[in-house]
Amino acid sequence: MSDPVLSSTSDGVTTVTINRPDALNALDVPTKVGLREALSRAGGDPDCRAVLLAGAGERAFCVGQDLREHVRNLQTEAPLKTVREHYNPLARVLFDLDKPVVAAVRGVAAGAGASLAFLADFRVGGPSTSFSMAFAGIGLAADTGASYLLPRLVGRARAAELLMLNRTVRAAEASELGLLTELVETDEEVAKRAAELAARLASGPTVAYGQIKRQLRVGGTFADALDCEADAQAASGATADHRAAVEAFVNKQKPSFEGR
Ligand code: T3D
Repeated sequence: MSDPVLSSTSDGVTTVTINRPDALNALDVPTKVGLREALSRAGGDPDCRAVLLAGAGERAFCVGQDLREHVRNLQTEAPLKTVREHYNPLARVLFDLDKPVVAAVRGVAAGAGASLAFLADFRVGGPSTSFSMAFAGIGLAADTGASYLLPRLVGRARAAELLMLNRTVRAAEASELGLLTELVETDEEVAKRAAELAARLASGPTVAYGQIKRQLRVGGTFADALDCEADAQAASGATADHRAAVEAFVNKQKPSFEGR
């Protein structure tokens, strides 16, 4: 049996691929565990400066919970504990990752698969890309961070519509709504463009990116944001990247970032 999650790092980019193309990259336990472990490793790996998250094959990024596995759980488990055991820890790892994450969303992203895409900082899609919140379609509420992320991406009213009516959002609308950061012309270009973006981020100011992600995670008051900005700027301002980039600017040169 092949590994349900593939992970490799090259030139600063860790590519994590959900590798169950025959099951439309549905999430069973080994896949959920493999994903969480691969993303945790990427978070702690100094050679990783950006993460590229993808689904294997051409049909799906990820269709969420493997419903064949779920049917078996329903026969044995009451109440369901998958969210606490698997989806929450997985969402937490992605949400807290201080490195930029690019999702290559080729084909359908449904349920927790859509949530995983929303947890990325950038989503690149093509003509076959679609998002289906799916949860209510099988009588469930949202999970894997979707109740938090979707209203922030599209507004509360649209989030309510997509979650409750489970309407499929196709590529052009996903781009208009901001569910896709970038829509490319052909499906073949999705992986290439997402890899280019991840490579660009991997050669950027890694510490500053981490601080920007922390800033964007901060909830609370204006004062909380200002406080966070002061800490973030102290940390970014102390980096060799910052010093070198400012020097490069005044010398009319292009900056090059080492990630420290
Ligand atoms: O406690 C807990 O575990 C709760 C956790 C919940 C997390 C979640 O993610 S809940 C949401 C789970 N996902 C879904 O409900 C999605 C169900 N699938 C669909 O709605 C549709 O299949 C799609 C919109 C994703 C794609 O539609 P379409 O028309 O392109 O394809 P299809 O014909 O419906 O599906 C193709 C095959 O994939 C089909 O199998 P077959 O007939 O070719 O053997 C279908 O059964 C299978 N498939 C699709 N989604 C799943 C799946 N198999 C297992 N799990 C799936 N999620």
